[in-house]
Amino acid sequence: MKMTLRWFGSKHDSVTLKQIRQIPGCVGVITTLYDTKPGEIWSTEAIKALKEEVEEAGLELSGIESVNIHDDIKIGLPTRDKYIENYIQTLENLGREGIDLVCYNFMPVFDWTRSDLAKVRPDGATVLSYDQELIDQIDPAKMFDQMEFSSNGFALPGWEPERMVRVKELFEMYEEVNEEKLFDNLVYFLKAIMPTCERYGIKMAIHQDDPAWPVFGLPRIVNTKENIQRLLDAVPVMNNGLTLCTGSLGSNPNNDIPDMIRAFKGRIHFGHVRNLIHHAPGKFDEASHLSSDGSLDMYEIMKAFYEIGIEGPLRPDHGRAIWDEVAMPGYGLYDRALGATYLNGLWEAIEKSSK
Ligand code: DNO
Repeated sequence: MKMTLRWFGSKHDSVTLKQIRQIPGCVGVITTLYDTKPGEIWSTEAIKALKEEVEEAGLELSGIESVNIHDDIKIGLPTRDKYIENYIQTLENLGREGIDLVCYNFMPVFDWTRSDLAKVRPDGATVLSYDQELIDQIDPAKMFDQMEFSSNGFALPGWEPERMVRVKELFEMYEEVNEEKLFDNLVYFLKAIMPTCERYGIKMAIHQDDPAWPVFGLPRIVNTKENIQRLLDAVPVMNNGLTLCTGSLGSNPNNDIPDMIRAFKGRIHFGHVRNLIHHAPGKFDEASHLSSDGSLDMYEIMKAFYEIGIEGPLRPDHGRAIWDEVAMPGYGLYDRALGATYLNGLWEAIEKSSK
């Protein structure tokens, strides 16, 4: 296991590489080229520059989150082959620079969704929260304004403005895409890119749907043990793997996360680890990483990761906003650093008691 932190690049992040390096046990960052759009080819020069910047700070570039997928691929339009070619070219350029982990998602239109980015908890910390009843009252076309309103002026990952001006058009484009079609389009994409991934040893790690059910009537297909297994079986090579996200899966209390981690042994290439508090079906708040602060048993989760012998990176996921830090919601330094330290502590205890 490698402890890492997500970093949004020197231009976009309030957190610096120097700060990340000072988190005990944190060896690398997970990042991306934030100024590229889905479908664009990443240049070798830009990849090299990013890698050098990270390495000069004494950290490793442990993986990319994300190389986003163009909507034409998800929808299955005739133009998808051109965008798949571009994706393959990007993978080759990454592979040649020794980058072997790519996180991505296959959620239509919206990436992760929340109804509140700064819900105040009793101790004054603020957290991201989700309430299906509130989401049902929101016009999807206004969702971007809602998210931007409370994002402290930061562009949120997956909520890039240029994408959001097309929301209405995108909804129309997805009209004919049901779950089966979306699944077929994902498998088509994976089969096309796998030879390149195998050649360069690149592990594709799909992120689960967040929350783990369809939102705004859009299909979602990566959110249960069964549908994830089906995806792994449809393209049965190691390089078709997962970013196991405990917070996304954990939004549905029926998902037994330690059981899923064990079941997907060998196919989990990256882990996002965080906790949340369930209030009712479809209603949850994010929490600090500590088991006692939320509904997930983080000890059991880390134990399962330990037992499957995970080799890739783990990262603390969304943190609370604490100690008056002004940062991108979910991605401040302080609470994620606490999270990393706590997860490292669990890991050390599990490791020592297993010998
Ligand atoms: C949210 C993140 C997601 C994730 C993508 C992966 O905080 O976990 O935006 O990066 O779904 O492609």
